[in-house]
Amino acid sequence: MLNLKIFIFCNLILLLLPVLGASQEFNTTIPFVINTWPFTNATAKAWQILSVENGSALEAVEKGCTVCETLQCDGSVGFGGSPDETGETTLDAMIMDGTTHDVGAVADLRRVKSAISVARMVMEHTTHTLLAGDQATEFALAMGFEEENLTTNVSQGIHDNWLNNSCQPNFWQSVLPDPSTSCGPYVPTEVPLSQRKWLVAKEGKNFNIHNHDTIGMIAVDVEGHIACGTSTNGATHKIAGRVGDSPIPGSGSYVDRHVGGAAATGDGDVMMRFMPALLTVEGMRTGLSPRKAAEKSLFQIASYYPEFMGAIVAASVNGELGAACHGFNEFHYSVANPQVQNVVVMSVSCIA
Ligand code: SD4
Repeated sequence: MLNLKIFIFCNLILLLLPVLGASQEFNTTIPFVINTWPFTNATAKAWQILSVENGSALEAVEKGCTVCETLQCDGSVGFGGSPDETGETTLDAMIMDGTTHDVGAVADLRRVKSAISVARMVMEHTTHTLLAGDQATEFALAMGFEEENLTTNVSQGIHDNWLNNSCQPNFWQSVLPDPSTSCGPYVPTEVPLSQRKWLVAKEGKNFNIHNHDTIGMIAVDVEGHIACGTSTNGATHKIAGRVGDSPIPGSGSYVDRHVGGAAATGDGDVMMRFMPALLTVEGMRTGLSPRKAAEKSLFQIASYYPEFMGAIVAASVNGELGAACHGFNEFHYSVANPQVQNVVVMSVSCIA
């Protein structure tokens, strides 16, 4: 009877943690799934595969992230979001199998909606790791995917507004005409450092709380296999051809079967310079908790870019979960595991 009471009490605490706002990190058992942001439909799909279908971690990550691609989570994943300077939506995605340490990824994928599934095809049907641009599209079509226009009325409207607003904001610097007031085309110019007033854009001024919602997911299945993946349409008004951190192994996400995994979201132009997912997993290898390891990675980035915005979710192979963020107030992420038997949204206060 006492055991039953303790069991009920523990489950109650776990369910209340997000409500109490005290949910900085906690331990669970396998299987589990954790992903960035309150993309709970994606978490639920992955959890169904892990817990009901006894499916693999890889399958859970692919199908979970696919839900976000289909639902256009927050407009930042899938078709019809983050139009580039030409108005086109392009996609970045990766998937990593912790059992084999194999990776498949696509960058700047055009006219194909199912980015993470194409990434899985790269992993399983080639010996490459990353395909990019129109050739990634050709590969996808050869693998049986459909070619579709990724532009929607919404993304067209975002692009039209941007053109009407003198192409603000944008990602240019040290060019003429002044990119902080004018559209291109631009030519390079030598601007003395003291006069580079638009240099701040490099530090993430184009990213904000509404503009960086990549899905990054880590899953461990009943067999203990770990996998991770990401999917995003990148940065709004990016220069055509821009690839973010999400498809880069070690940056967008990373797993090591002996340690755990991590996945990142935020200002990918800055974050990919530090490989934060790899840093976080290596931090866990030294004995840090997932949250502490993620914080350490973010502190390292912040020492160079104090205003950058980003967040990391992390998990050990044994089910210790955590997250950390920088550059905004609070980061929400989603979890499903045997303790809560459902999807819960957790939150963590940012370190700065
Ligand atoms: C990127 N990290 O491409 C991504 C941005 C993001 O929703 O999180 N977008 O830089």
